Amino acid sequence: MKALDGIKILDFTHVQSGPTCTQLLAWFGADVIKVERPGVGDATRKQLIDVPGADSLYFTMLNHNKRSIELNSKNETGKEVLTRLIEECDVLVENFAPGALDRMGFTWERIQEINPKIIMASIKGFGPGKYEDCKVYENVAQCAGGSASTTGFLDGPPLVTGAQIGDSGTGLHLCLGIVTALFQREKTGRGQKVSCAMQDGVLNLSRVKLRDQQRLAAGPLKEYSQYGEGIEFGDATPRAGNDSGGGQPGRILKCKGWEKDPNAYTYFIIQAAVWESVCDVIGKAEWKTQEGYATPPERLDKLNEIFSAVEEWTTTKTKFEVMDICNPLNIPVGPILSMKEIADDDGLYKTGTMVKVDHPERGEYLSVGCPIKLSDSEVEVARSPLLGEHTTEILSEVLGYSGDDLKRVIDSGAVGEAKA
Ligand code: CAO
Repeated sequence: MKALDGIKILDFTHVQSGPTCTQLLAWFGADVIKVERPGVGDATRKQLIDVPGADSLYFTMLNHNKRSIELNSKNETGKEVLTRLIEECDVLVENFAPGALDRMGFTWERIQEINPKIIMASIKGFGPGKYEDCKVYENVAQCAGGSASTTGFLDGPPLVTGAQIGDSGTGLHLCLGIVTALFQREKTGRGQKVSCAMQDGVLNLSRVKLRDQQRLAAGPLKEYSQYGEGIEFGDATPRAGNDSGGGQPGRILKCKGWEKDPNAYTYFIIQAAVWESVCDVIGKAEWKTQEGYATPPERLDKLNEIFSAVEEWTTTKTKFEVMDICNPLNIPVGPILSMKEIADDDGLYKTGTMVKVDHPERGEYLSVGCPIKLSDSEVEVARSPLLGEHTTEILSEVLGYSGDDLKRVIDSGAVGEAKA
């Protein structure tokens, strides 16, 4: 048995934010029915194509373990089928542009009328307010959520991060909202609306930068490198390069081979508790007791000098040797792993964090498995559905259409090329 066995999800999501959420629900055992526009489907199916004629990796890596039904929700028969789906499902998840569902005739009021127990979960770019009607993609959310202004180096422009905190991050938030609403429904018997704005999700993940914004009122942020460099602070949290976000100073440092390998680097944290070990390892034993170096506050204006000394040592070792030497001493370090190194890491396949999936159109591909491990609800990653692969099955098995009624729906053109 899986944690969400018996839960049916009407998956009206597309692109990345919504699909990451419903993919997690599918991995936890829910029956996820992805509703897609006939003949077109989720736009990502045909974006960033690498194998001509096959669904893209963008689509396949975000839509595992789902079923696909083609359905034109603007056609009268299509609306009838959608109404039946709303009756049958426990959760409707959507991330259309603001107002799109209302324009189809399915307002929250109407959805509740059809099924008072349903949970309706939505992702939008912004919450209620002046930007509520805007369409939003990943990087817009990273910028509007405060992340970009605090990412990058002090002398460079704001930067977006490679981690999809706006899309996948908000999908995670929404997923938590959905299971929480399902839990509440156990007690109340009622559904409810769950909303997540991408701006809010990014801001939530940038919480420590709002912490620093307020600390600025009490003086310079001493753990930021710019403090030691004598650069004045402005009135907003600055970009901090690779400084660690917490109370323990850290940096990305070069390792052996950095001249040729763009990822021959390590993250190195000079944690206070292991300062003496750090000094011994880098050959600076005198810093253990020397005035100006012995305690964490004294070191804050000397981070450039200290990390230069650490880097002199790390450039003599590979990033993995740095790890092998520092780990037994409890010095927190982390190699900068390339996607290639991750894809080749057997250990990640053993835990299910990375998976190899077979696909009828594209053959075998790699994907990220479920990052959340439940000891009593094992995840088996199954390939994403082809467009409309389950249309007839869903119409008959889930919605109970049969005989002439099934033929009527199929002949209406509302469900693509489905066959009776
Ligand atoms: N049958 C009939 N019509 C359908 C349909 C179906 N099965 N599925 C979608 N449509 C229609 C919608 O109703 C909408 O029509 P209207 O504009 O007439 O209301 C139309 O298709 C386009 O939907 P959309 O506006 O959501 O799509 P878009 O490509 O123009 O915008 C996006 C994409 C992501 C910018 C927008 O959906 C959005 O802002 N979503 C909320 C925020 C979000 O999730 N962003 C992250 C996306 S991942 O990077």
